[in-house]
Amino acid sequence: MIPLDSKKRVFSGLRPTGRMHLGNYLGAIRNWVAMQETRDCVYGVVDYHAITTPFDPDELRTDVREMVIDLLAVGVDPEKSALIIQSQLPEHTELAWILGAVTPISWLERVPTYKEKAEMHPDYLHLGLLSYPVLMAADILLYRANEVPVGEDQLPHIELTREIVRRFNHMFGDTFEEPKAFLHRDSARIMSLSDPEKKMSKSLGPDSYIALADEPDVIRKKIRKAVTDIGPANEKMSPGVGNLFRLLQLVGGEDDHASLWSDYESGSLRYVDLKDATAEAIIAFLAPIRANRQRFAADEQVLRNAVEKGRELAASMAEDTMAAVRTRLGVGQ
Ligand code: AQP
Repeated sequence: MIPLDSKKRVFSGLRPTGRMHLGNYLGAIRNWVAMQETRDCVYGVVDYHAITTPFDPDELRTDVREMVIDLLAVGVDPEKSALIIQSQLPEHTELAWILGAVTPISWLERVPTYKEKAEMHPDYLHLGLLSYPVLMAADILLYRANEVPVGEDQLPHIELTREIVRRFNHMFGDTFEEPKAFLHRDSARIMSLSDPEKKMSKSLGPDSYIALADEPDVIRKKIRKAVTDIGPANEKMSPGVGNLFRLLQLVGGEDDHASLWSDYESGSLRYVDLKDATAEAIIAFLAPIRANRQRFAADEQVLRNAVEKGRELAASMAEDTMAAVRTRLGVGQ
């Protein structure tokens, strides 16, 4: 194994494909913030992942910057963690190429997100979309991370990373440890507001999500428009109503949650009341983050320093790993 110090290592990444939304935050990013107190963490704005689905270069540039602002605003602290932009560290793609040479294509074809994205963008099928999980494995293994805080939609990718590790170690000798996914105790999948059968997602468009950057009026409008019932009424709570209840609880509206839930049980719930309570609870929850965003957005130097510091720290870890991997493979000597 590549030797490690005693502290646990953490890596996780976020695709700059739009603004960070409540699903990202409640599903994964709040864990990023908590974990930096006790672990060595590397957190990445993974821009090479963003080019696997249709994108516009100018928008990508803006999205990378906005993601850095979002991450700083929610509390990722460059003094505690390495905050990186993936494309600034070429070792990510170097290791991905190597891991690609040990990963059977059949493993990649069964990954659920490949099938979903392929359905969503049938004219944009390419090798990068198929091998996306290999790049994700490289992101994690480059920093020898033991723990990966992700939302539960990402579990198949972590399982694949573990399979890749086993195969690599079998072929070239013990090199990597198998990382584990780290899930928040209530990291339920947050569903889309406009299509509650699907997860809240940047690529479903802004009406599907609440961005951390959304203004209060925008939040009120989006929640008012959220789909509640689909199809004929039946006994079971609809996914849209369940999603609003979950959001209300997760953003600190427990009291409203309890009284609206009892309305639901007695059959007297008015969806408009549930929506109004949820919107106001989200607005209050996001207020400090919005204030932080404004502060960071106005300070270019702070943004630059944060990612430069992260790049320097991550580069030395990445170079150690690559030196060991190249030796194992007999290349780059
Ligand atoms: N709806 C969600 N509920 C809970 N967790 C979620 N995550 C994403 N959506 C939800 C978690 O957020 C982290 C960062 O995700 P990402 O942006 O890298 O990619 P993603 O999972 O593909 O998120 P999106 O919004 O759906 O992006 P696009 O539209 O670009 O594909 C991950 O840990 C994820 O689990």
